[in-house]
Amino acid sequence: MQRLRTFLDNHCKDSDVANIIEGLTVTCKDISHRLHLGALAGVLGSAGQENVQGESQKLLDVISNDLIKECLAAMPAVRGLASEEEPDPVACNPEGDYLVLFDPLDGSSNIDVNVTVGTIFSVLKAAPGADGGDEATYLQAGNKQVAAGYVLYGPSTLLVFSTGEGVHSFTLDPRIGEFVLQRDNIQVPAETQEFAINMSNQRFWLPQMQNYVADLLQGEEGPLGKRYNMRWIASMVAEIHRILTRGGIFMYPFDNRDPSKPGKLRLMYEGNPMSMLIEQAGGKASTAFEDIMEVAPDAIHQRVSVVMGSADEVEKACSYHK
Ligand code: P6P
Repeated sequence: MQRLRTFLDNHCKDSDVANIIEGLTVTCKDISHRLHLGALAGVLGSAGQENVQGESQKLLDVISNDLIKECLAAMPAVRGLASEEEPDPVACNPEGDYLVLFDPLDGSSNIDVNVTVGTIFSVLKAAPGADGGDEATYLQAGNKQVAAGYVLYGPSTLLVFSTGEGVHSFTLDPRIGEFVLQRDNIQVPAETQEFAINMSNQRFWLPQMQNYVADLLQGEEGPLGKRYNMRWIASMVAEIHRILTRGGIFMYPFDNRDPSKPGKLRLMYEGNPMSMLIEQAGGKASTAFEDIMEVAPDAIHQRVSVVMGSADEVEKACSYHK
């Protein structure tokens, strides 16, 4: 069993990036422990406040965010951090070379019903002299990420990450308290018969997306010529892990309810890190009109339309939007 540190020493050229990933996992072990205690630890339920997104915060959203902030602020390599739960970026160490962006607990609306959630992270290089507390420092396209990953708090606690040379997964072994290598160089099957979308938003989608999903639902008799199955966990990190494991297509598309928001998911700490993982594993990640990692960000909490997963199926979905 190859432990995480051994793998990082052998595969991650930059020791600062390796230390950031390993440091994050120490905190995520703590979050995993608190999640798995659940009500016994008195950490379920609402925090009684909203985040910058206007979403009601769960107690564990706040606890996880504070734990990760504390962990990153103590790392000499971290110039600054940005979180879904923080209105503005937080400057850390002026001598640090890296920026870490994260969603501390993606899918947290599922916590109270005991469904899988996860921590998502993205690592960018800080420009020389750039202020770790200045939003502009973080506004880099997803193709500039030097690392991305997530920790999945499910029946097992898993770490999945990429530093640009493939995607690798590790399982937390509670007997030794270490993440051990499960799979390296994960590949997403190019074809799939499984799609994930929140069908209740169908009336708000663009006609192109309505047409594609209607064809999926026609199965063998329809133009796509095969039967599709649907999944929706309402936890992006769990959906993407399923897709990395067995293929599929995940969509949270443009929604006309609020034209200022091209989708529900956030570009910088959901769309971009998951796109890096999917594309490093041979899949595709698009807004339906352009590669997600080509999008030039203009705000740290901006949203993005997401169509990602098995390359052939994503190509098909995008072909409806030509
Ligand atoms: P809906 C979780 O809140 C999240 O940001 C993603 O993890 C998930 O895919 C999506 O929102 C679920 O959205 O509309 O099903 O509540």
